[in-house]
Amino acid sequence: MNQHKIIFTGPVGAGKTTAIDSISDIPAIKTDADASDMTRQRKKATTVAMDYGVMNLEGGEKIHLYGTPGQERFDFMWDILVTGGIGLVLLVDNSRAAPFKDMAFFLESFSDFIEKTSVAIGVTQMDKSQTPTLEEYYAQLKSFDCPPPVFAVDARKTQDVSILVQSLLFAIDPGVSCE
Ligand SMILES: Nc1nc2c(ncn2[C@@H]2O[C@H](COP(=O)(O)OP(=O)(O)OP(=O)(O)O)[C@@H](O)[C@H]2O)c(=O)[nH]1
Ligand SMILES: [Mg+2]
Repeated sequence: MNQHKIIFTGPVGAGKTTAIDSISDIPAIKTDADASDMTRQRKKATTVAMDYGVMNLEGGEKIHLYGTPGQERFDFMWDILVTGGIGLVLLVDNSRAAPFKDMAFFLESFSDFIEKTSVAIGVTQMDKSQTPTLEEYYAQLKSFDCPPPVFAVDARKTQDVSILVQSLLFAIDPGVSCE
């Protein structure tokens, strides 16, 4: 099979929609709506259903990219979106109040899926907030049998997001080649 699906998740404003936009080879499909609540203080629009994009790999393989809403009130979409997926990209916003708590919450919420597949973690907004450091993230994750890869990622930068996705694909199947 040369069609695969990966899912981007993480808290509001971590950059899921932006990341999919950055690496998709087609114009990304978004379901952003005006943020009417607390989210509005951070940004104007928030995902209410999903994001969708596609990455074309060498040899005709396609990676379908699905982004979840970050807001917990749309968490009914999370299970729907992971169905059939081969791995998870978790974006954590380093400028939020408690990034480790955010990370733990999403790792727990998606634990069934992660157990069956793989996860790679991208820490965004490190230009805005330099702490916690990547070393502190590694320390948080060392209880994992096989700790997930963690990278500093600016979701606006294609190369950053692409490296993160490649690390996920490599964790899933060292034989998968990327562009
Ligand atoms: N300064 C800075 N801005 C970033 C970085 N990564 C992403 N952004 C910005 O942060 C914002 C992220 O917004 P979205 O992509 O809508 O976030 P989201 O995760 O889809 O949020 P929800 O859909 O509300 O859950 C955008 O304005 C991005 O341009 C980063 O590393 N540094
Ligand atoms: Mg979004």
